[in-house]
Amino acid sequence: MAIAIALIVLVLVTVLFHIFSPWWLTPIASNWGMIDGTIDLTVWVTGFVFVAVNLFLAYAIIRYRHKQGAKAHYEPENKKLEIWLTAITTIGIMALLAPGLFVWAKFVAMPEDAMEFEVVGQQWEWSYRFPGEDGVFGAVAARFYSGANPFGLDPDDPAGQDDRLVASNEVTLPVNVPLKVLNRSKDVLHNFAVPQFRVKMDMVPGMVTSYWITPTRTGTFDVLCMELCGIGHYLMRGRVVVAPEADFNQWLGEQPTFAQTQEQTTASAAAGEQHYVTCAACHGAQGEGNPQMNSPKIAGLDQSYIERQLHHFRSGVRGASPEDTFGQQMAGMSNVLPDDDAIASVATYIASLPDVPAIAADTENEGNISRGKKLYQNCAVCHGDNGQGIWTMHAPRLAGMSSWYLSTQLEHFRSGIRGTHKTDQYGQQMVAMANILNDSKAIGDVIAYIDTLDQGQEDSSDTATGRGN
Ligand code: HEC
Ligand code: HEC
Ligand SMILES: [Cu+2]
Repeated sequence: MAIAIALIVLVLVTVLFHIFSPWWLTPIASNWGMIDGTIDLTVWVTGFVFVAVNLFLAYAIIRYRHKQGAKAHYEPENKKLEIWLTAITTIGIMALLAPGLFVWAKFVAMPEDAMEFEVVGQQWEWSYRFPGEDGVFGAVAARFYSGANPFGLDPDDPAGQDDRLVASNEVTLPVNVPLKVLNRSKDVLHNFAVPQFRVKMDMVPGMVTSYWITPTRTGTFDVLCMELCGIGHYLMRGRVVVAPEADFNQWLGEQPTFAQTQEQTTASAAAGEQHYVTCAACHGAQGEGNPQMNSPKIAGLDQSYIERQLHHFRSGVRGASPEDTFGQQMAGMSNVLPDDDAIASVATYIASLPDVPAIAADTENEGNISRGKKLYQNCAVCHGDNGQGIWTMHAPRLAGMSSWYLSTQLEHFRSGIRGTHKTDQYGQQMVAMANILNDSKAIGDVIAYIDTLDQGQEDSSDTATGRGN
């Protein structure tokens, strides 16, 4: 009897929860209302079966409960009942599956006039490509990937020269224009999904998957990765801005073409050496760093990392927090570099400096190396097993760098002094990672382990092609 009552309560609570649930589908923003239709249908069919089966069970328990002297009637076969049950189940399953097939057929049948755009997934960021004036995408291949060519476009393919490249997690799309979405992954399975669009498809390395969609309402929507893709999966976020077509066209015109991204700058190490004179006062003549000036070793860093930090210091993405005394100093100094060329030049020069050992601070680090080693396993995915840095992850070298400085940076990431600016995509990843180190002892331990890493390893294949951004 108790079980029968529990079943009835279960059915009641479930139905009430469904009706009064605060969690509903986000308001739709695409043409795929049909997907909501199939979801509704699934809820109705499975919901009906759930209620019917559980109530029948409760009824049977009550109606046929044990009575003194009553003997159960044994009836192992009942053809008529079996035919009925099989027929009803078949109809139920068909009702569940068949509409999905119709929707799927529409979903992969591209309209003639659809505008193409490509989503590129990699651990753990998104980027986007549009075919440019000629409407044709240039060829891509894994062998062309490099920091300077992150989309892997074939430099000799004329169709690719005018492709518009969006090296950012945020993309703008036109409202009420059918779009053919081409999905590409550089490493593992990912899945580009905007909940309001209702549709998604896996991105599979080595192939291009596609579907189409018409955004039906303007606004800014979150992009999520819906395929578990490693330690940073939950950080793989982006934004889609759906805008009127004119705004979209203007935005697209501002994105660089592949040819523009490949233009040689006038940046040179020789010009950088001139600029570096100012920097040497704090970072040392060889970029070896100076703990007295709180200035870290910068020799041995990847050029693209140096460039990004200098841009960030100059634009207030890094070093703007009032609590970031040292960052503020550096932000002030970054202004001596007049333009992008100067930044590129000084970064080229610093990257060309010999890898002198960092100047150690007076304070001893007494961290627990073996605990640090365990903690570092999380870091190795991005910073490399030997702390050599991995350019595709945009994660800088840690081994052989100023450990007193690295330790402050971890504190800063953890307290949000660094890496919380909304455009600081990579800093944000590091904020999440620094929170793994949830006591200040943990920071000491992981730094103690990093101190033991072999600095001679930085030329491993991961960094050899090295110019990430
Ligand atoms: C007044 C001293 C001072 C001068 C001059 C200076 N810096 Fe810095 N720099 C710092 C300090 C302090 C930091 C560390 C900031 C922090 O703790 O967040 C820093 C950090 C950096 C970083 C970040 C390193 C990393 O691992 O993220 C780079 C790159 C850098 N400086 C380059 C330069 C360049 C290039 C110049 C010359 C244009 C320069 N600095 C001049 C004090 C200085
Ligand atoms: C998801 C990839 C990822 C993981 C995992 C990760 N990092 Fe980072 N880390 C980065 C990136 C990217 C940056 C550069 C941020 C920027 O551009 O400002 C960075 C920067 C840093 C810096 C600052 C270096 C400098 O020169 O200023 C330190 C220190 C650091 N990481 C330590 C760690 C430690 C310790 C762990 C493990 C607990 C870890 N990271 C895990 C991606 C990662
Ligand atoms: Cu992913």
